[in-house]
Amino acid sequence: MKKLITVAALFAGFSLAGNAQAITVDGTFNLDEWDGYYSEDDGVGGGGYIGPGYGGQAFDVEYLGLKSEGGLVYFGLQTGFNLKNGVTYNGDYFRPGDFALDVNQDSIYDYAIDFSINSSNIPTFSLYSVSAWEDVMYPQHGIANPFQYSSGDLVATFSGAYGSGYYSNNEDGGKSYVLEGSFDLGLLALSSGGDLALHWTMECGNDYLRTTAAASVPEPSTLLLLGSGIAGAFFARKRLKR
Ligand SMILES: [Ca+2]
Ligand SMILES: [Ca+2]
Ligand SMILES: [Ca+2]
Repeated sequence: MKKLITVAALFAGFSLAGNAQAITVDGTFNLDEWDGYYSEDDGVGGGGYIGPGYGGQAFDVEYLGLKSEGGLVYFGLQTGFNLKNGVTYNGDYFRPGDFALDVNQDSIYDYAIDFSINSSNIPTFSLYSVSAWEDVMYPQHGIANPFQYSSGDLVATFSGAYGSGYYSNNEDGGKSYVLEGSFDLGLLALSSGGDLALHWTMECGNDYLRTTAAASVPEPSTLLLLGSGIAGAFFARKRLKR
């Protein structure tokens, strides 16, 4: 029992010294959990301008998060765009786009995360290695490219969390939709390590976000430190017994 308490105390100390808050894949984009790991473009301007296009809250891309930790990649999105059903505007129907991921800093997105959300509000994500992308509908919104993958190979499928509602972090009010997910960093062919970049937009490209994060594989020095800490706890227990 004594040993259990010692090791638990050691781990508690470790998490305090490390990163502040863990990301919970729960369909809520909490700004504290994503602190330091998201881009923000929340807010609707005059005439519904969201840049580069118009459409107001229904097209506002608010927060995009990306974090690599403990051998996992976490991603999250909050937007006014209806991620489950798409959006019909002036008789035209627009679909949500895929997440686009660049893993080798060459400004070419290498992976797509496609998704669908079922009637029980469970999203299924499909990670593709991409050979070609499709642009957004309006050429004048080309800065928001790409929209979705057009050809590629399936790498993995996994589930995550979806949420919708009226969130306090939405600067201009209105309804927002959230997707969160995580997958194994090892699924990505990290040819040169370093930064990952994530991008998201919808079919028209009226608003978009991009964010970057360092790819973090657990370092040998951290494991060594953890190992010696446990050894230290063991020896401390031995001394107590004597
Ligand atoms: Ca969350
Ligand atoms: Ca907003
Ligand atoms: Ca690339």
